[in-house]
Amino acid sequence: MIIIGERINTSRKSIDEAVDKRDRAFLQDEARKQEAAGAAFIDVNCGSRLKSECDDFLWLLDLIQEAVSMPLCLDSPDPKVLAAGLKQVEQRPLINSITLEPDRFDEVAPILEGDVADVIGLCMDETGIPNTTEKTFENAVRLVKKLEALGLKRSSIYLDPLIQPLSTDTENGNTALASITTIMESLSGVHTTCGLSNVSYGLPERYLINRTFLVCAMDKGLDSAIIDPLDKKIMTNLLTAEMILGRDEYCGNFIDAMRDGKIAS
Ligand code: THG
Repeated sequence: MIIIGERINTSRKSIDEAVDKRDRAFLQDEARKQEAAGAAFIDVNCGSRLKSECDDFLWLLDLIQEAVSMPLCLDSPDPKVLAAGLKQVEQRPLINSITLEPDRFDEVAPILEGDVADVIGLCMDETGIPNTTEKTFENAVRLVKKLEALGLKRSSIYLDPLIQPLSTDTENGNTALASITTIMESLSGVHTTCGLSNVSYGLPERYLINRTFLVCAMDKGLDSAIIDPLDKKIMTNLLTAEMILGRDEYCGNFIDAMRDGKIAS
């Protein structure tokens, strides 16, 4: 699994406070811990800081790059922030995100020219987030066509099916799982990724629901996820599912994790 570490997000109180206080040591430690826990990318999101987002974002990118030597996932609703971030990163980043909404696509597209970054495509258009697998897949196909036309390889594209809460429609889990199945079967070479917190919105025991959904999605071919790699329980489910699904040669990762005390039984 390609783990995108989600902890550096100012929607989390501790991160927002650390950014306020300009607490470099705390934030660098957050980056180092996620690297050590196996993240492939570190997501950086300070979209909640409406007035200072761009300054805070660039400040964060610098201090994180000083702490770790791994690529970053530039996560902002603002294409200008994504463009400024891309100029500042030392390694090829993952741009989070582009959509089929005409304004957003056209503003983010120039940033991607020349195969300079990987990108997360949210499977939504100007009519919003789809509530059927058919519409999600139609959006996925359109996104891949348009991104390939910009010169991106399939392996640079991460499609996010945008899971909706089970509390508003109990079919939302099946819909997202079927979207992942269809995308991974029909658009060979692309990745799928997903944030997990939406699935459990409005329900008790959210973390249990999130990590169980993750296992279901991995069975359908999900090969990346935006998660907290320091959450021992979700990492346990992830490593165990990878082994069961034949994605852990000689069960080596599972056994190593067990030895390192990373498995919560
Ligand atoms: N898809 C894509 N990008 C995304 C998301 C997605 N980026 C943002 C988000 N969703 C994923 N990132 C986070 C980061 C932190 C938390 C959840 C998602 C988080 N949430 C706690 C909660 O909801 O209870 C807050 C607890 C706290 O304050 O610490 O930690 O779906 N492409």
